[in-house]
Amino acid sequence: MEDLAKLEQEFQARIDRGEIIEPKDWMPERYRKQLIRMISQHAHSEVVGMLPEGNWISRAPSLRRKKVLLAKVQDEAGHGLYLYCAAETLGISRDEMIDLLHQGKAKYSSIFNYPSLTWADMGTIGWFVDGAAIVNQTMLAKGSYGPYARAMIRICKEESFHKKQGYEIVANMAKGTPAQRKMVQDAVNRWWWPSLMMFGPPDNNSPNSAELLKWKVKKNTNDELRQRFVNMTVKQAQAVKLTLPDPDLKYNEETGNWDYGQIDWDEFWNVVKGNGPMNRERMEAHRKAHDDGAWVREAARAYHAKKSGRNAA
Ligand code: FAQ
Repeated sequence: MEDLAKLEQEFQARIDRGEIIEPKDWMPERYRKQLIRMISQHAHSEVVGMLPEGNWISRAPSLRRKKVLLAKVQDEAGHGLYLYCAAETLGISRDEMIDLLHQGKAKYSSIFNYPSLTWADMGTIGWFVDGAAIVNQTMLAKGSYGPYARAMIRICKEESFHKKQGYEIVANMAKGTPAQRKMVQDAVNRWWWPSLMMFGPPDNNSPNSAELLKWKVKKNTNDELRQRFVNMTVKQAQAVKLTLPDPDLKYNEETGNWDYGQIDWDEFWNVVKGNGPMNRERMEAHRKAHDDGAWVREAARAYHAKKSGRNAA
């Protein structure tokens, strides 16, 4: 027992000195569990996050837009892969993580449970959702667990291209015909509040934050990052003359922040619990893709077994 307390103390001292923890280093069981929870949730989000945009690949308005969207959606698959690999360094397999998702025991981001109704949603998702992801992930790139932090560096570079392609769509539509302007304003109105919810519950109701901050997995709180996102996005909306759907949005001279209105946390928890507009459909699509891919996994396993048998012989 004393040994454990000593190990924990040394671990915390390493964290406090800003050292990076690597897979074979000693770590508290709770640190390992928290990271598996968070990284696997992040990986599932990247993969489920392909669905709202994948929906529009066949309906992109030009070949250029189709190529860009295709590349973006493929990038999200890649992010999922890096993140599953990062989580595997903590002693869990990808199969187990996917089982936990299918059993409803692992989560994925609430944002992907909303429908993508028009082409303007492709612009708005890039602008808001990837924009929010960048704010969150540039912080995570400085986190204490090496494999996760390193994965974040490449992911952030790609997300920044994603955000730019989204903002470009939005900016073009915003200076387009009245119908295009109306369409993009409608998308902004629908995605704004769910994007603020992506940062997680408020600090006074965030059970994991204290531990994650102590271990420098997270370096900022949910509310701090949400505020950073609001401050950044207000100016971008003004630049393309779109309005954000919040009558309480107001610049606060004292704090230098944009104060915003009340977030509907009942809606957030309802979506997190599986009752959002698209939860069922997203999980069905994920299960079907997983089942349809069973033969690939079997073939890969058979190939691996045959190859390792040959090497052993
Ligand atoms: N959705 O105690 P906290 C992307 C859960 S990637 C669903 O505050 P924590 C790229 C939380 O898990 C987007 N559940 O939790 C892309 C916990 O439940 P649990 C994903 C949520 O960990 C763009 C409970 O509520 N990014 O978008 C959400 O300290 C376009 C209490 O919460 C990441 O996953 C939510 N929004 O802070 C892809 C980043 N928020 O697990 C495709 C990594 C909270 O105890 C297209 N994760 N919950 O049962 C994080 O930074 C953190 O985990 C937070 C939550 C900030 C999400």
